[in-house]
This record gives sequence, structure tokens and C-alpha cells, in this order.
Amino acid sequence: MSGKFIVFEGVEGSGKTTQIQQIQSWLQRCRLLDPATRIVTTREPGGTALGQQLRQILLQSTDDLIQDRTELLLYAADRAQHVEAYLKPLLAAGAIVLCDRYTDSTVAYQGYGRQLDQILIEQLNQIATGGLVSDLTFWLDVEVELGLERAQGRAAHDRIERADLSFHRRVQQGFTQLAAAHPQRIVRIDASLSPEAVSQQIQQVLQARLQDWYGIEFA
Ligand code: Z5A
Repeated sequence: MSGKFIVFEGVEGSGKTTQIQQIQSWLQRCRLLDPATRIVTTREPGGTALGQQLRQILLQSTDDLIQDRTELLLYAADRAQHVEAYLKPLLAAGAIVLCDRYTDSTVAYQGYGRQLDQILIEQLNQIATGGLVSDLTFWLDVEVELGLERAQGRAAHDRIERADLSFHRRVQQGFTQLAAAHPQRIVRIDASLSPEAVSQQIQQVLQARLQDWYGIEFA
């Protein structure tokens, strides 16, 4: 595949949505990139029409009794559709895709948070992705309490946001372990700083990667 797949991960309120928007416009302004390169944003769950329906079920359902394995399978179904119908064609056409959450979220939320079997999760991730791994993943690392405080500024809280603090702490532990296990793929960003300072860190890492990937020389 000739495009690049860049994922943003982290606990609730870590600033993924904010940063994806900032980085999309920074990349669009980056005159060193071929102007024909599409810079696309997407998310999981909900990156396709079917995924939107799954997202509704997963997050907006008032039924807190969705079973943990059911939840896992719904995220996997969303991902399988997203990869085949959306990500693969875009990457094959050379796009740079910025994606809000991917397989590491399943490891962190369903593996560490819900404490489902990690081998089962790895197998499902493999089935759902057909082996598509990110070229680069930014882990926006913020204290769970600060992230939740930011997220709670919003009016409505979804099923996962309503989970107890120990759940969110396990999720954070999951991201910490993943970053330690995959130092080449996952880059930690200090997301407790201002949005501008967080963006600066991401841009610095991206400049080096764009140089490697496309031979672009930044001044
Ligand atoms: N999930 C899962 O369990 N398993 C999976 O496999 C996958 C997902 C793929 C997706 O919900 C849920 O699905 C998620 C995990 C689960 N859990 N929950 N809930 P979502 O997409 O609706 O929510 P999210 O991914 O957690 O995003 P979020 O809560 O919207 O947070 P965010 O995108 O990281 O942050 P933000 O929207 O950019 O910022 C949140 C607020 O903070 C906002 O008011 C900003 O203005 C503010 N903000 C942002 N950055 C800063 C900084 N740097 N300083 C101060 N304030 C800031």
C-alpha cells in the first residue's frame, strides 16, 4: 500500500479529536507534500455507514447489559467493515489517513478494561484488520482524571464514559504496556499540555517520519 495510516489513541478526553483536526490542516498546509495527496480523517467505531449504526448501539445504548464479548465482537465488526470498505482503498490510492482509535483501543478497553482474554483479542484484531497495522500511532498520554474532567464538559455521557474509575485506570495501564511493547510503532505524546503544545510535539515526530517516508526535507 502506498498511503500512510496514522492512528491516535488514548483515554477519554486525551484530545484525539482536537489533534486530528489540527494535524489534518497542518498537513494540508504542508507545501512539501504532493498537492494530490489526500489527507483524510476517520474514526472507530463509526468510520463507515454500517459503522455509524454499530457506534450508535455501542455508545448510545442505554442498555448497560451489552455483554463484554458481544461488545468485543461489535468493535471487531466495525473494524472489519472499516478496513475493507474504507481504509484499504484509500491507502491503495496513496492517501494519508488520520484515524481516531484502532486495534490498540480494543487491547486497552476490552483487554485491560473489561479483562477479556488477550489472545482472543489479538486473534480477532488479526481477523478484523486482515493484517493492516498502523504506520505510526500517537498515544496521547494524559492522567485519567484530567481526561475524564475534560470529557465531562460535554452534556451526554456514553456507556464507556460512565464506567468506574478503576476501569479507566486499567485502560490507561493497557496503553502504557502497549507503548512499552511497540516502541517503533507507538509514540507517546504528553497530552496534559495546551492543545498548541501537544500539536507541536506531534508535528515534530511527523516531520521526521515524512522525511523518511517521502524524502521531504523540512528546513
Ligand atoms: N472503544 C473500545 O472500547 N474499543 C475499541 O476497540 C474502540 C473504541 C475502537 C469511542 O468513543 C469509545 O469507544 C471510547 C473507547 C471505545 N470510549 N469511550 N467513551 P468516542 O469516539 O466518542 O470517544 P473518545 O474516543 O474517548 O473521544 P473523546 O472523549 O471525544 O475524547 P478525545 O477525542 O480524545 O478528546 P477531544 O474531543 O479532542 O477533547 C475533549 C475535550 O477536551 C474538548 O472539550 C476539548 O476542547 C478539550 N481539550 C482537548 N485537548 C485539550 C488540551 N490539550 N487541553 C485542554 N483541553 C483540551
